[in-house]
Amino acid sequence: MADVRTRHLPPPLRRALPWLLAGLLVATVGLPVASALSYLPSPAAVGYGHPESANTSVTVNMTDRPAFSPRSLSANPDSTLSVELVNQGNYTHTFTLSNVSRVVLSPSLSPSELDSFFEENGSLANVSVAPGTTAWANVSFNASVSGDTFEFVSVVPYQFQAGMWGFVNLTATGPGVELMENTTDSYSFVPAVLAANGTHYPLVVDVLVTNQGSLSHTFTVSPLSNYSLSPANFTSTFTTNAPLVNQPIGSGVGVTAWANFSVRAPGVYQYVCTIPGHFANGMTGLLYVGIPPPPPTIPPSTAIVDTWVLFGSLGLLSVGILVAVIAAYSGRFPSKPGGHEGHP
Ligand SMILES: [Cu+2]
Repeated sequence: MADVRTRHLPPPLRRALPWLLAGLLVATVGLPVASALSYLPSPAAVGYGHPESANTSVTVNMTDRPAFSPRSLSANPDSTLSVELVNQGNYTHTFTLSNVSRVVLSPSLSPSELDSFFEENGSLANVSVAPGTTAWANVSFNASVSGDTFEFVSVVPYQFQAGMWGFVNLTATGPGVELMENTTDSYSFVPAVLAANGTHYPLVVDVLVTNQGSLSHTFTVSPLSNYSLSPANFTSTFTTNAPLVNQPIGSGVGVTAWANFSVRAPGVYQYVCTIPGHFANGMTGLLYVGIPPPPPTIPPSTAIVDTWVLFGSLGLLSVGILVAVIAAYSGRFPSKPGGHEGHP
């Protein structure tokens, strides 16, 4: 019998068996966890994405949706922001930049209440652009606005209320949230859940996106909170509701780009890659702003090493069970009353 043989093991080895067993069981649990952890993106250096004190020039399209596109602008303190305003629509639009930092204008303001706000607080720019024409808004910021965020709207009645708003963020040392994201050739964002905690809105979010593969992608964040995009509807949704940010990610391993944007209110904001076919293949994620995300799950992987880890774990588990049986019969654990052969 096997138990007789085991009982002949030297006592030190017999005493070691439960410990060996415990070690093996820990290994079976620990190996897959350690393996999964190795798939988490390694932290990249942050903080080098914000150029200092350089003048900025950007083109903003005005449409009859009505919308600004893009709606997140970055500028540097102690510099001039030049905005080329292109009215692509058949209605007049204005680019009216609030003079009050870090204040979100409520969409429930009536047109006359919005006018009153600007009469009381002034504006950094107020440019009216006729249909089909182009105009410039040049705004000089001094050094003291570092980290500030100013909202711009169209004050033509009901255009702001219908979604015609955006933000200028003075980047250098903003009170924002810095996050890291990766794109892969298997059409995924890693991680696919981002969390930005903020207590004050607009919340400035700067995402450093690193390409882990050779395909080009975009990091495009929906302006609609708690709204599910689908591969079939996202293009039309973004036409009507300009994304918070639509940042191209160049091709090539290690290529990085910053996606800098401002969020008006807490919520869950979906982000996708807009390259045709990528979202349909699963390239999407969720940004939780001011709301705790669900508990993290270990990212699934199709890498070949997972198979080895699986079979290795099964093997170790088998050994562990075998050792447990041997340990039980060896007398290390309480033995069944009676039924034992070999006792005198
Ligand atoms: Cu993509």
